[in-house]
Amino acid sequence: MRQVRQNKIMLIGETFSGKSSLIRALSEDVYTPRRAMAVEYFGRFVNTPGEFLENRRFYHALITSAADCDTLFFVQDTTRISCLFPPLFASMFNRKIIGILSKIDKEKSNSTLATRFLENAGVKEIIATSAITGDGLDRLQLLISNTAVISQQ
Ligand SMILES: Nc1nc2c(ncn2[C@@H]2O[C@H](COP(=O)(O)OP(=O)(O)OP(=O)(O)O)[C@@H](O)[C@H]2O)c(=O)[nH]1
Ligand SMILES: [Mg+2]
Repeated sequence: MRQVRQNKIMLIGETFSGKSSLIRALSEDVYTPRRAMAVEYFGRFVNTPGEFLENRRFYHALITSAADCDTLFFVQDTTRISCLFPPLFASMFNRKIIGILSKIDKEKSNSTLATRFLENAGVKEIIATSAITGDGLDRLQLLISNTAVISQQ
């Protein structure tokens, strides 16, 4: 039997990087984020707490949660001058990874630096976004709809 299901996406990024705002901006349903120290499921999205990236003893939790996802978003806040993604972090996951530059509408946004951070983490495909102005969201929406999973059983 041929099965088509919606492509599942997991978001990873430090606290306050804009993960929940991105889910809200990409969703038709109303998403009310909670500040919980747990993985959160909303439709096709799997949101992870910032703490999971900030503390390497939670890496195993990220790897486990990624197992049933198709695509991972690495969210990097472009107003930050530091990065919590370790070098080649992307290679820990055998998944399609999309780097998300968040908050590009902000005055202090530095997309060049944030791109370098994500490239350093091993990310190849990077999209600049703003959850406020909607910049980049159409491209992102297209990219995730193009990767719908078709499995043959
Ligand atoms: N200007 C601007 N602000 C943004 C954007 N995205 C998120 N923010 C703001 O940044 C703050 C953090 O955004 P969240 O979406 O809650 O970030 P998060 O990654 O879910 O944070 P945690 O759940 O705490 O890990 C909020 O005050 C948002 O309003 C953006 O694209 N532009
Ligand atoms: Mg959140």
